[in-house]
Amino acid sequence: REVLAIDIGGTKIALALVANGQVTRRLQIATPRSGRGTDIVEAVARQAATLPATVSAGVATTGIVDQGHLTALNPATLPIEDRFPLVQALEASLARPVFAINDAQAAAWAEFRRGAGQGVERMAFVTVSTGIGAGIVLDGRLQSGRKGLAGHVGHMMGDPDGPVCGCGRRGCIERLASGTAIAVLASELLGRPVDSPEVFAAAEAGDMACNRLLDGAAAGLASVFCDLVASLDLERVVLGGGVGLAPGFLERVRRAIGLQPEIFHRPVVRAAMGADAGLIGIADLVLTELF
Ligand code: BMX
Ligand code: ZN
Repeated sequence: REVLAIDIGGTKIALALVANGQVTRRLQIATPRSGRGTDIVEAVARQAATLPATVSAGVATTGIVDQGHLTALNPATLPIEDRFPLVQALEASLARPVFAINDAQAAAWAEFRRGAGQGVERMAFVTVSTGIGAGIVLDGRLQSGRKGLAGHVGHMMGDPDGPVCGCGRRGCIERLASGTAIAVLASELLGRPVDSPEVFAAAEAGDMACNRLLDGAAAGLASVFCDLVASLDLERVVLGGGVGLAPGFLERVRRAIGLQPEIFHRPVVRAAMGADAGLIGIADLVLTELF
């Protein structure tokens, strides 16, 4: 059965037709960053109208999804009203049932069912990209939580003396190790604007400051992974996202975990589902949640 899958990120929105874990058609637009949810819904509906109709639709979105309402935990990642009624608004404009869940939770489900999370029952998928998001599967069940907050590990402690995060807490790992954070920290360090791919390139070319910065980010992330293992006794952590999969980053994280006591060590593996993990995960979830 074909599903319209929609992935709303801070910079881009992808729409796709997905059947049996395969993307058949795919469109991408820039995310309207006006702060109004209705602008996002209108942009999605315009694109959806160019695709063949499906019976149902699923949305994987950055932010907290609580009973169909979307709230940004970090408004810097996606500016939007608190508790925007995303599902209700999309059902009205797409004229079909819609199921919505957090983007990293959806991608975690795809990795668990079809990707690098296969073969274990307790795992976390962590994406390090614009922000840091995660989805947690325990005993084969995706955890979205009572209010949609489960898996928001980007807002666990990375450095108690670190900068204040968009969520209001100090020292969140998202403010230390996300692509956005790496760019901001490196720009401060170098005194000129740089993006995260430049930081990786400079580190590879031997720049000591960039190497220290990336090792600091990886060490913070390793500490969060050990916290997750300590609290949930995970069997595996799957690392994804543009920064997570950038050359050498996984190795930096593994080295940092190696410095922690062995009881907290679990395999950390590369994500296998690629950039469409959220789309594929939400399409699978729609079929079990709506039917
Ligand atoms: C933020 C938070 C999470 C999201 C994560 C990764 C917002 C808007 N988003 O921590 O819900 O899963 O970023 O998001 O508060 P991405 O946009 O980098 O994929
Ligand atoms: Zn935070």
